[in-house]
Amino acid sequence: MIIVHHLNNSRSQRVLWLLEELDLSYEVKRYERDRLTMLAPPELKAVHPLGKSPVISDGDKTIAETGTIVEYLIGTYGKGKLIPAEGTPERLRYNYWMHYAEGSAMPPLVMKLVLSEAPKSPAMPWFIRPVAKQILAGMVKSYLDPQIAAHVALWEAELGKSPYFAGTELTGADIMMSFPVEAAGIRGRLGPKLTAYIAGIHRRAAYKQALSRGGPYGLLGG
Ligand SMILES: N[C@@H](CCC(=O)N[C@@H](CS)C(=O)NCC(=O)O)C(=O)O
Repeated sequence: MIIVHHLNNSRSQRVLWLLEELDLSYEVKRYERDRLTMLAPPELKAVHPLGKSPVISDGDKTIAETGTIVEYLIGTYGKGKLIPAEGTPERLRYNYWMHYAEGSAMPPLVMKLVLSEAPKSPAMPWFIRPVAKQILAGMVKSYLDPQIAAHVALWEAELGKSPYFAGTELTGADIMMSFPVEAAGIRGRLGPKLTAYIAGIHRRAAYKQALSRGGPYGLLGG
């Protein structure tokens, strides 16, 4: 039995969605973020030393890192589903977006979230809070916002070439990219192609079923 170590409002929602697309049975073990720090609870460190989600267990295997999990599940149980054929141009696009999602798209989005939330932290002394807020907002505006805008423009252009990131069919690359697209969407406006793309994903039966298994998820946008 596959067990998903699932943290609320997190990247592990993608793993539940993939499992539903592949029609696999699995168990969800839920973990709740600390309300103040938003960090995962220490119990997750017993599953994997970094204590981050997602992690899955499958028999005697423990697998962390979303991209590895997606590749493992598609490779082991996919029977050719959700992955373009080897040697095709679509397969190269698949590999690119599979790695790009966590390697390039997520870092500026996470950095923006951290810098925007830092002034609200109780760890920040009240007397430097107004100054810190101004400095951090300046960093977001001058560095991160233009970086994020360039990434979002790249996604919009890619979806001008084909309905999905790796061609005409949904693949694991879309499952990986759904999280940065959702994260960018709640903090800014997406272009028409991305808006239609993510709405289409949210309408899928497997996506809805994954939401009902994972519990409340705050990245759906308005
Ligand atoms: N690149 C990793 C990132 C893992 C990660 O940072 N997960 C977040 C959830 S979105 C987490 O566990 N945060 C809680 C914490 O750091 O304590 C992956 O895709 O699996």
